[in-house]
Amino acid sequence: MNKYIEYSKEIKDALDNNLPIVALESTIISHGMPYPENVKTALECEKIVRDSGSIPATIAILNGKLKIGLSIDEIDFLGKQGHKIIKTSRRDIAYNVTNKIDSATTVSATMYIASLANIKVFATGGVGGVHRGAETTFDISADLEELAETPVLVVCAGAKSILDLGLTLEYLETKGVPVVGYGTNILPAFYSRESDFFVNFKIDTPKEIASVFNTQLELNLRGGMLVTNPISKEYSMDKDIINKAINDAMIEMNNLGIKGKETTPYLLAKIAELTKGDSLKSNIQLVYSNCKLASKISVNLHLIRGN
Ligand code: PSU
Ligand code: MN
Repeated sequence: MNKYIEYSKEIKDALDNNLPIVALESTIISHGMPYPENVKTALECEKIVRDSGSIPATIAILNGKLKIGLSIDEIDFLGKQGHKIIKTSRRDIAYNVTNKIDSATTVSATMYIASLANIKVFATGGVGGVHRGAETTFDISADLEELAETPVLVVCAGAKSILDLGLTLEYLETKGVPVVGYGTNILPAFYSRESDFFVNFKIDTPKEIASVFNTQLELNLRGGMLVTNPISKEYSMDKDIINKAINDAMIEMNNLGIKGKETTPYLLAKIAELTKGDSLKSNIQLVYSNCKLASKISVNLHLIRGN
């Protein structure tokens, strides 16, 4: 066993008994939502994963260990500390472990840590992507590179237009990452169901998604798969309202000179403020829906592979 990894008892038992597992990230807790909604959401995500047949493995770096499976107290700590916890992508992992810096893991770091434990399915809200203006800023999320390298299927609700969706899709194509739409041909836009872009493959059931991912693994194609799951109609936001909030938040961000890894957390908080909390409500619901889908995919992948 990797000396840097510490499993919770539940995850150790799940691994020993060969049960389906779904990884969950912790940046969404410390940086993606305010306290106490973040903690409530993280715990509900775990419940939804369980109710749909898999075991949830929330991942973070605590006390110099890659922790797979967190206690309620650890989730509460990450939520309460919020931005005091370092947002950690792949590049930060070794430094933070060596120096025992408690860290919230982004999609990239969580994927990598999940893969060390042979966990193949991961649910989140949104992945990072190519930011608008990346032609000059070079701000391209490490999440995309991780999807290119690491064999983990990531369920998200598409990407919000704080990113350049067209460039994000081009980047994923170059890197050989399939983008699947769950029951849709259209790339979902996070808070709303539709963007102006298409996914690569529309697949209608968790079983069929699991089957294609299994083939990808067996073909040794390297890299992950991005499964995009549109927010339910009930919780989706009006396109014009959300796009105005996103644009206003981006103007404010540029005025303040916020850059790099601070951009996504700043924009999420600002958009929630501008929409008087509506975007946060949608964000929470779309994460729940992704947890449910990921759990079903994990169950099916497990049935196909036997591990
Ligand atoms: N999108 C969201 N909520 C989030 C994130 C993205 O709607 O909390 C987080 C994820 O952890 C993702 C990270 O991996 O932001 C991407 O950050 P960056 O754009 O700096 O790579
Ligand atoms: Mn970035």
